[in-house]
Amino acid sequence: MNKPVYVTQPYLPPLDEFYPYLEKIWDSKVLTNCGPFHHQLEQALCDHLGVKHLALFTNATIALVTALQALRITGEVITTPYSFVATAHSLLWNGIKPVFVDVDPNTLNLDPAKIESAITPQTTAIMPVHVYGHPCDVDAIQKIADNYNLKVIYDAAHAFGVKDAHGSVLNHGDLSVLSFHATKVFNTFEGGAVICPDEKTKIRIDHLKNFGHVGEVNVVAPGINGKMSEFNAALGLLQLKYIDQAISCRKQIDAAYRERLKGVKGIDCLKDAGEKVANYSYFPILVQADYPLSRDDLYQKLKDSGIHPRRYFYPLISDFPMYRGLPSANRENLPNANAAAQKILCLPIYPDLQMEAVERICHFIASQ
Ligand code: T4K
Repeated sequence: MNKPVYVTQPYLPPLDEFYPYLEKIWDSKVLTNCGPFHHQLEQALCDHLGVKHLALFTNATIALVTALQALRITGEVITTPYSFVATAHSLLWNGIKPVFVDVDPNTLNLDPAKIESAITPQTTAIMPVHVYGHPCDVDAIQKIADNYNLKVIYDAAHAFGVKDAHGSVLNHGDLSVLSFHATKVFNTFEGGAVICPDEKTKIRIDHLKNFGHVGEVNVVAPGINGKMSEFNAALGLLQLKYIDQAISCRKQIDAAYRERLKGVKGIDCLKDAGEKVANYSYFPILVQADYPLSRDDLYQKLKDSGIHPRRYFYPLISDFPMYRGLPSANRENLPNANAAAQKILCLPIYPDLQMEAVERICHFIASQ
């Protein structure tokens, strides 16, 4: 009996390499509140990612909520229904109305051609997602934002280390938010970060993630507790040593899937968006009408055989009860997102996934 194969498994460095970090924490008794490992990881990530300023967070959801507050976003924000629910939840937590716009059928990212018609006098920002780590059409989005004086906050939860022709994809827009959740390419168990272009914004974000405190007796804003602990920051520093190796394993798995699924009728691998440096964070396939099984039947049969793919992102955010009453959530407004949500299946991909398992999955899919 084979062990279950999950859609992802966190990459964990050798345990004995973590003890020296723990000893330092035990010796200093500094557990949190932006201690030495927190500062070291912020600097190490700036260097690794090629970004100027980065504020660590306890998770990406709180980071998104705080990013919106830092830019004082209100009113309506244009976003995608094709994402993890945290994207839109971060808007609701700020009392902002999400306005859903359809995705491009090829990239499954927000379609810039559909943004303009959704802008109203209440629109203050655009919140696109680099879905599966594939960069959005950042130039087209920025052009619209500049024309209408809108802010752009990228949900870059999937985009650790991704580079396009301009360098790090995280440098686009006003702010970008990364997730370091256990299921992500780079993890700190739980964690996240806001990438900011200037020091002033970074300082404001640092205040907001620490209750709005500035010094011992001053509170300048109704901030939240979004700080990353020393334990998580230490994990991040250790993970960073292995990140290139981990991404290179993912790359091999991605290539093996593409090669083995190439001729399978009714299975389309999502094209990579032509980025210069990808992170292979997910392996999405589209199960088309001419495949012998429906997407859900394939999903179930794989599960029954011990392989656990996921339907990221089905259902669409716009179909959840707290969103479906919005005019923009109407399915007729979102045909490409709806079509993708019905066909999508993310296959297992993670550094420790054995090639034998990839072959087994591909054989299973090809032999239905
Ligand atoms: N924006 C976007 C676009 C996102 O995708 C996400 C999160 C966010 C924002 C918010 O980021 P955070 O606030 O989480 O930092 C998972 C993750 O919980 C979530 O972080 C992620 N996106 C989302 C796409 O996937 P689930 O509910 O599918 O995870 P779960 O627990 O079912 O895990 C999937 C598989 O991973 C399991 O079957 C086994 C494996 N696994 C999972 C965990 C947690 C492990 O092997 N070890 C583990 O510790 O949401």
